[in-house]
Amino acid sequence: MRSLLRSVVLVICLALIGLAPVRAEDEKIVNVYNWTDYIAPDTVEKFQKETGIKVVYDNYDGNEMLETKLLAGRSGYDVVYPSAFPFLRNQVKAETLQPLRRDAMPNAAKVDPQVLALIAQADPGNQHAMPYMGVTDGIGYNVEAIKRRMPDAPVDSFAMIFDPAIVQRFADCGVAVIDAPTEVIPMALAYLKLDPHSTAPGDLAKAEALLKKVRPSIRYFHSSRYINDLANGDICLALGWSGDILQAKTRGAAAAKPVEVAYAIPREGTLVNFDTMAVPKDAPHPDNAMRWIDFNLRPDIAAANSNFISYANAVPAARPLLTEAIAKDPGIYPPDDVKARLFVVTNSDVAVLRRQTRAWTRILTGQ
Ligand code: N2P
Repeated sequence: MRSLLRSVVLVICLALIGLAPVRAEDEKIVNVYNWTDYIAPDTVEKFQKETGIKVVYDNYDGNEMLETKLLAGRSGYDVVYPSAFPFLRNQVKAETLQPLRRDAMPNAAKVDPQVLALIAQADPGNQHAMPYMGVTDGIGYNVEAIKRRMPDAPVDSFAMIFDPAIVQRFADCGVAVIDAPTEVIPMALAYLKLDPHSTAPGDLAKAEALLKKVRPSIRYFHSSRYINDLANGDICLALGWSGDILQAKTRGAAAAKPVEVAYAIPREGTLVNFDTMAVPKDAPHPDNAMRWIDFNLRPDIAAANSNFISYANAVPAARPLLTEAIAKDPGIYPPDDVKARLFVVTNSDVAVLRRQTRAWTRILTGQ
């Protein structure tokens, strides 16, 4: 009888232990919120196998979406990927991110100091973010469809998108533009030979007028659909992100009916940005977040990611591990003369950004 009682008590105790709530920070989980099409397909699995930490992975395709969640708080995410300019800078100012613990991140020492110096303009002292991938904005096009409509098309110029008489020639085969006002507006300014950093309302009005002129030739504004659409031949021209267009090139070449897609960095010079990895202030599993970031900075993982997504990582020791096609692609690692024409938009004045967003809504809705 006594031993029966003891067993019953034991069973109850075990059940209670099982029911005891696990503290969030002890859970073997990391909630990752990253851009669409922005990681090698086996990175999550490799991390889970090595660490025993389960990755809950979620996607977005615009900084604005991430920003809204961070400002609201309690997003539940442990790792997020804001672009350095202007979003990381504004998140650091708004104090939505927590300092990274360098002792938990041995691979941080392997990050390119030049990239760190650039990002420090957004995050002084590199306290809150590590660089993930470098991005240029440029022209993606279906080689054959463009040639057929305009044999001498200036494929490496912003004129493809911003000259109403030119873009109109491709309206029938489909033109897409990323839904990213903080990037497209500075590019329109650059095309108009105005300062892409300009905060003058008069300059913004000129960019808005230009975008409204080309608007009728643009089939849609969206920041991830264009990869498959370019690869399938459903659109023939896009203003988009380097690696996304190069992924379209890879997918197009592998299609049953191959489609030749190419990427050009505009000769006028274009926007360059760095997407970063950061941890929200209220992340439920900050230790696991630091491990995830460190893992993605490890040269073999950074190389595997770049090899798949066609973006340039910031880890020099990953360079020898890149496939030759990626390492030698001038769209991913531009030569110095092209690099000299790239610009970072460092303006992050909230009032200016708000004016841009309003102009963008008017452009998209055609008002
Ligand atoms: C990934 C797009 C990332 C580049 N699809 C824009 N930040």
